[in-house]
Amino acid sequence: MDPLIITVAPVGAEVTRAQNPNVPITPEEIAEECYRAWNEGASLAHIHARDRDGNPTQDPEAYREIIERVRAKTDMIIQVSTGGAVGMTIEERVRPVFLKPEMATLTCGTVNFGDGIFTNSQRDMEYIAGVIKEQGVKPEMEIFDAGMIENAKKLALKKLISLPGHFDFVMGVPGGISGDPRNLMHLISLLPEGCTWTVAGIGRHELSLGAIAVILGGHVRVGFEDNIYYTRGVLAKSNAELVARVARLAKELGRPVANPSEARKILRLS
Ligand code: KMH
Ligand code: ZN
Repeated sequence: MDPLIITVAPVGAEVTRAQNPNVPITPEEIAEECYRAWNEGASLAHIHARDRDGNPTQDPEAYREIIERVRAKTDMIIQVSTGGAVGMTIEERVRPVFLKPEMATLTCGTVNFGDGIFTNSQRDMEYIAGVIKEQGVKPEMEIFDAGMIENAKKLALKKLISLPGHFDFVMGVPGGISGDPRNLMHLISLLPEGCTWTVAGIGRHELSLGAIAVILGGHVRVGFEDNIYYTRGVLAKSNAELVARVARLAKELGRPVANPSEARKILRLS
């Protein structure tokens, strides 16, 4: 079994300081959370940026500052979000890909997202996949529901992505596939031969699905984008705290944790 890749998602587009005062907002804070998470075993950073008012932004300059700061202190794989926030245009969402990070996300379909709709029409997906490909960036296919894997296969038939590739199962978003472990088994069963996968369980599903992924040979994403609690009713102090727990769990279960250079090999980035 490959070593475990731990992805940290230190801040998404939705989470607020009112929900957890430890959520990083400025580029400096986001980079510092990545650095602390790297010290605990995270090898991949899934990045979203915020503007000066704390609102989600896809401004490349905000991403550039975060990326430069993370690179100055770590050798983590940087993955930018092309999901951005619900309601952003596709052109806005794709902007950070032009910075040519090693990876970028590619959501493979539309999904209800709480009270909103996270829109990814066939045309949208093809546009984002095309930009990712043209910039020489590796996509991580974001899967919020089972049908999205079929959409990814269609993108591969159109040569917009290549398979086998790397998938992230985001499970437990209200409106998407639930965090039931049977759903995880089903998603895995739909993947083309040779693909790698990560699970990002939302809220209380983060730990339980992460533990299953450690055992099954998948990879794990944790962080405030997906979950702000350490245990029921207890807010996490940092992203690093959540990463450290997964690393400990992996150690107990006999699965080594990948460093960034091992992670690059597993993800076929090097
Ligand atoms: N903020 C969500 C609407 C991604 O990063 O690619 C979408 C998201 C997915 O977070
Ligand atoms: Zn994200």
